[in-house]
Amino acid sequence: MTHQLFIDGAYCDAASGQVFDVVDPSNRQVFAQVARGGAEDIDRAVTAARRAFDHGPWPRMSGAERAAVLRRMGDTIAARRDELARVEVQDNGKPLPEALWDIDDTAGVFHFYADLAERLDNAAVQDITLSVEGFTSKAVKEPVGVAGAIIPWNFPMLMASWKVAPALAAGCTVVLKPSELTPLTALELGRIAADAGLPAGALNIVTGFGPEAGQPLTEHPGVDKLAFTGSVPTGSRIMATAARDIKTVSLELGGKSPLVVFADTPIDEAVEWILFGIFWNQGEVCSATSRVLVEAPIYDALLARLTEEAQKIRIGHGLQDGVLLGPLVSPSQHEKVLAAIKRGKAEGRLVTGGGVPEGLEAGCYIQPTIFADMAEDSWIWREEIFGPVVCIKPFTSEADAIRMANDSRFGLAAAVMSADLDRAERVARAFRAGIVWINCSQPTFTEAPWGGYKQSGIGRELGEWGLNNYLETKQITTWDRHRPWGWYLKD
Ligand code: TXE
Repeated sequence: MTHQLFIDGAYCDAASGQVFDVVDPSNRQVFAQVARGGAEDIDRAVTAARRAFDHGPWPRMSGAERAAVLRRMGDTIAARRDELARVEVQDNGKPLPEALWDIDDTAGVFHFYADLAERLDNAAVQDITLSVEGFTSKAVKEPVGVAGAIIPWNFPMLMASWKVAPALAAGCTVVLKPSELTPLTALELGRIAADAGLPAGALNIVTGFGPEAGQPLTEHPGVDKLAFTGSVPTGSRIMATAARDIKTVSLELGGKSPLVVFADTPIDEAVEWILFGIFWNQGEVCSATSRVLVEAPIYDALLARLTEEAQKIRIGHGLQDGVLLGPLVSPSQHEKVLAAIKRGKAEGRLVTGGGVPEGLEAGCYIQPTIFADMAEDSWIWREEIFGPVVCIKPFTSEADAIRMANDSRFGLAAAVMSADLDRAERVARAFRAGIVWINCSQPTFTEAPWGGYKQSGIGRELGEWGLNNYLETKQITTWDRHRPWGWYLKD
């Protein structure tokens, strides 16, 4: 099946007429083809988005009117959850229950931003108290303009919603560039939006590769704001390109997030959240807790139990019952993670896993993998692997745990487990990271801010922070003409 681009309210071929293959990672077989968008398609999409913003109804509608469209989009996504989740399984590899979770969250994100769009009708204007008499002033929030959104492959439809829903809620128009590895569910958003009554040009979707479609989007002078989730090198390139035109950017990049377990934590509880923190979604999660620090008295017992449970994880096709670990997203990600494991074997002790499970060689599968005894300056301890690979280390004091946790160029997420909530809170405050979990790891809520410190990014998505990404603030100040002024004209 061949899927087209979505530009100015209609599906169309790429200007070049070219397509590219979409591969099912469970068997490495091509199962769909998608239009290979390039600079010309990006230009058409940005032109449509620009026209829709400058002259179209979308930014001029009330928040309540925009909310009605967003709500209908959320309703359609919810109604099509099973079908969309199955596409996600084939495209990305993730187990069906996780794909269903993604689609439910996607619908929830559209509903949440529908509510915020409605509230914007009253919240968009804020009176300002001035210290000088004779003037009144107010701050008005307005949509930033045309937003270019570039997203990764680990949560294909959900990542689209994190950018598209708040941008549309704010009154922006959007050009979305999905990942070339998982373009299918994001492309469906075009049909869903058109059916919900979104005006033509308000959402455009151009599939294609980073250098061919992503780069022209970041360079296009018609784009006012760029929102990106992906790797640090690509984020850095996007930021440098955006600097040329002083475009606003928000970036959500990688991580090597620590999970600190104090000895007063029940071992089963810790094991449950460590497993979830690193093996959920095949470890292809920007906030995955891939570095685990365990207080020395329980280190050996915890590692033994963790190893036993990791070995029990059912690996297989995402549609099989009981599977908790599907294939990685693509042959290239599979190779990348296997290469990282090879490097890890030279730097630390491979406790379990590290290979391709027997009988599953046709797909991009990797066993749940645990490394121990690596040095603090080792590559495997410091770099993002983005696969089912966790590194574990003991610590002897709270100060030491905090020091090791923060000793990273990343600062996306961190977690702490302890029965002593005062201590947990103290450690949570000491982490240099944008997302901190206490006594759990990974649960993500549409209402709460999401984003990183340090090289993990700039800005926050989700919640009201996500909406603010797509709003400009304008000051409107009025002089009371009955008051004296006369700086130049004295009489
Ligand atoms: O990422 P890229 P890739 C990490 C993870 C993974 C590695 C590489 O470690 O192994 O990055 O993955 C588009 N201008 N993360 O290669 O390149 C690209 O088409 C504009 C962490 O998939 O960052 C895709 O749509 N756009 C991460 C998007 O950028 C460009 C999630 C992401 O691709 C571009 C994914 C360019 N020059 C990977 N080059 C997370 N933080 O969640 C590429 N793209």
